[in-house]
Amino acid sequence: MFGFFRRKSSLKEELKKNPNQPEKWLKLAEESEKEAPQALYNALLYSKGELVASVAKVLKNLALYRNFRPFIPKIEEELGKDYSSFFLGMEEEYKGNLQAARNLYDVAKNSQNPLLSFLSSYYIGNLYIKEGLYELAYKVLKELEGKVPQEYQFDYSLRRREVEERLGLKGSKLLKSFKEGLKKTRDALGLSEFSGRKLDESLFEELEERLILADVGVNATLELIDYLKKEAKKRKLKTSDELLGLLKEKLKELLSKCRGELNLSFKPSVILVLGVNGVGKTTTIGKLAKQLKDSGYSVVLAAADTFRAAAIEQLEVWAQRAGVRIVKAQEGTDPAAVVYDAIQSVKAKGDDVLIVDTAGRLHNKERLMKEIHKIKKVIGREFPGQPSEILLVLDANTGQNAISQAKAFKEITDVSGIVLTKLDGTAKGGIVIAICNDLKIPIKFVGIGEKIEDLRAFNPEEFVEALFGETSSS
Ligand SMILES: Nc1nc2c(ncn2[C@@H]2O[C@H](COP(=O)(O)OP(=O)(O)OP(=O)(O)O)[C@@H](O)[C@H]2O)c(=O)[nH]1
Ligand SMILES: [Mg+2]
Repeated sequence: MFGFFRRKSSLKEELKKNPNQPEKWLKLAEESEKEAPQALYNALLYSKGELVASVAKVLKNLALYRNFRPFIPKIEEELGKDYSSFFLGMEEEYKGNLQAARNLYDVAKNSQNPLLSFLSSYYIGNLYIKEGLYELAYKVLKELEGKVPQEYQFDYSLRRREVEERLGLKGSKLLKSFKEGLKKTRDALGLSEFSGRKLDESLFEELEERLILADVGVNATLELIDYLKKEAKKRKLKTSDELLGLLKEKLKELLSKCRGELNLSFKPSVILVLGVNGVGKTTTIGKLAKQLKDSGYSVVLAAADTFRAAAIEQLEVWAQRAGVRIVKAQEGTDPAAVVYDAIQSVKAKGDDVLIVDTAGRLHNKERLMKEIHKIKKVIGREFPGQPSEILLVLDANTGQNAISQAKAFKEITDVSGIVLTKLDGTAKGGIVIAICNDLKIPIKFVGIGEKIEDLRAFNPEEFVEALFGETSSS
């Protein structure tokens, strides 16, 4: 804890002495929300615009935007209109002004910087997806084929597949819709029942009850209700439907902060997967391996859950299904040794991604902590700065318990992202909101079934729309 603060302040000191270190400015922005706007601006400037993609990634929430805005004219002055248009476009997008965003990205698209030009087109494609204009999205994505930087390839192919499926193009079968998966949670929340009512105290009380029932959690629920009451008064709202509209807007804003892409910027990238027993680690790894493979990555799995022979066999079955390589050892082998072997194998063959399955016996925290640290040490020694991702898998069915699990793991190690599984079978899907609000860790994927294709990148828009279902505000 204290180490963290020391590091942060010394980083700032160091940058004061020698500001020409764009990567470090980025780091400072990631560490401190307060420093972020100025630090992002500096990262952009000192890299002469090269770090635009990373800056965009950090700058993904509206709250940060508000403070970043004053820098936009300076960006225009220093780097040109392409850059300022791009960031203005992002701001409009977050505010929901999609048409305005598109126009701005259109300007940025003409940049001499290939990355900025790619990103702008890519964001336009994503806007079309948001708006349900799949034909247009398809056209944009198709044009980008062959120009996608390695870092975006996975995200690109996920989106491309989504669009192809929506359009019913050949070779694609329709995804189980997210909305279908969230049915139980939507019913538990029952937001549609609030439609067409007068806005009074009893409505707020009922809404509060429903949110708690759907596992939104006490903290997040109270904060939401508090906000809704104040804002409803300020905006002089009269009907429940106006209030539902406000709730929807607020949830999208809140959850947009918890969106995060898988970090594949290392070559190879090592993904360490953690979580307690039975949450869906192995299944998630299988699904993820398949998606990565389909996107053109060469993937290897490391069977570092050596606690049970069955765990190794299960991962083998998933490796076969996904069509990827597995590195394993006998039951009882030191998990760190398996990881070491897997790394050697990946180095020898030049693979892109290594995903490490682990055992999740939280009942013995000491041992688990030792095991995780040992694995991390092996990875860090072979690939400095890695693992690129430490994904914590949580089971949505466990409701509030998932939060306690995450807190316990956070004490053991840093966690770069959450995978929330089994959203399909549960009425506790509101836990997404609690996780985002209480833990502030990006949710990178959600599981909506047991099949290999039932893993989706977490999309806050889609999630909120699915929660609201057919209420008249949607
Ligand atoms: N409905 C549903 N079931 C899932 C999902 N993800 C995993 N499961 C099921 O959850 C069960 C446990 O999954 P595993 O992948 O074995 O979990 P694990 O975390 O590896 O478990 P251990 O290795 O025992 O620690 C399996 O029956 C999976 O099919 C999901 O998104 N939806
Ligand atoms: Mg397992």
